Amino acid sequence: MPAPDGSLGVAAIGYAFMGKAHSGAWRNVGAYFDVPPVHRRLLVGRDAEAVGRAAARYGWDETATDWRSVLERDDVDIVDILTPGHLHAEIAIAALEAGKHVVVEKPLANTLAEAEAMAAAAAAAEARGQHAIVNFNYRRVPAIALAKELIDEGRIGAIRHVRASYLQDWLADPSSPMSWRLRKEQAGSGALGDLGAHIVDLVLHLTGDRIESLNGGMRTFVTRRPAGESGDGALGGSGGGGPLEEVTVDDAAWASAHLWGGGVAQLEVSRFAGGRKNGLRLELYGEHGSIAFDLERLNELEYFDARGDAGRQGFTRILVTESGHPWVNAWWPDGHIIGWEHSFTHQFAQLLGDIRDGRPSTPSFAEGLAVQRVLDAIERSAAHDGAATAP
Ligand code: SOE
Repeated sequence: MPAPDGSLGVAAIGYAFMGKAHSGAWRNVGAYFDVPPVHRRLLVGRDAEAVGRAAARYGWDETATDWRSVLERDDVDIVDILTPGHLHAEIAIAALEAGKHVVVEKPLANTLAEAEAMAAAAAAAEARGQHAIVNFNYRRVPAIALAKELIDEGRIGAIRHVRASYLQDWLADPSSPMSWRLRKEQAGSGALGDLGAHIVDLVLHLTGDRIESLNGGMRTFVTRRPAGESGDGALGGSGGGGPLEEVTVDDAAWASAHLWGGGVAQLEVSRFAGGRKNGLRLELYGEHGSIAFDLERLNELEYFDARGDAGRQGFTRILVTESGHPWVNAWWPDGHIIGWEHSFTHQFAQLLGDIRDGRPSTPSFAEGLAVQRVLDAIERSAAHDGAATAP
């Protein structure tokens, strides 16, 4: 339970790449946002030495090697789950049942059945006043939040086309080593769950619509890779050197979808898109205008007003760094840009404010489940491959 001063204790389970990102956000959120203070109580990982090093570096009070120990601690209010997906459901449900607020990294779970169980546990916990969110952090990029405001204000009208892609290239080298991200039993899926979860969430969130049906596909380009995990915080690398191991997830996935509101969406994700390091792009075309976003230029939003004077129209590049823009006034004076890691801080600021004020939190587990249903549909569609041949 929160201390008399309203401060909250956090335990994070997982300390690698996402542990680093979340640690920074938990550290900064109270310094930049007007939210209850946060104590970084415990960092949890199975390797005592490695988790000890991470805790010292990122500023956590203590460490533990068994996640169950955090459930008994009265000074832990929020459990932040950063493990590979196969552990999400077990830990999240146990933490909710122990009365904790829960943050879980995306995708919500590895399977639809796990996601359904988690959403049910979250609904019961929310009725008891707890909060549970899935960290679709890109909703908290100011430019994306501004896109949502413009769409909700009707600036682009009914949406006809959505194009969403998330392209990376860290697996393009066939000698790049195996990792948990390439094992279905740990990760659930490959680019589909890791990257597709983000863009599916953004399409549902921005349009406020749902997907009625889709045709999807998945492809694994390199089916065996050398053993030898990449280092802390790294994704790919080259020359794993060890014996070859089977890759059991997709390297790329895609779908063409019909939205209930009448629009259509194209979705594409890949870890083989040479030169695209973290290329999440969104384009939304509506009856009155269009919006475009590129994560590699995340302080900018492009907006086209189709109702402007003919001959004077064109995409306007909005630099989303003014104090009136979402979350921006907490940081720097107008025009001073922010980065990828700020989206995590914004998400936690949102959550802490919700806990203090008793407001429901988003992205909820129910929203995570909606994303999982789409990922599951893409997998099912890919498995029965309804493609027509083009001889
Ligand atoms: C790796 O593909 C990854 O770190 C994802 O797991 C994150 O969710 C994304 O934000 C950046 O890329």
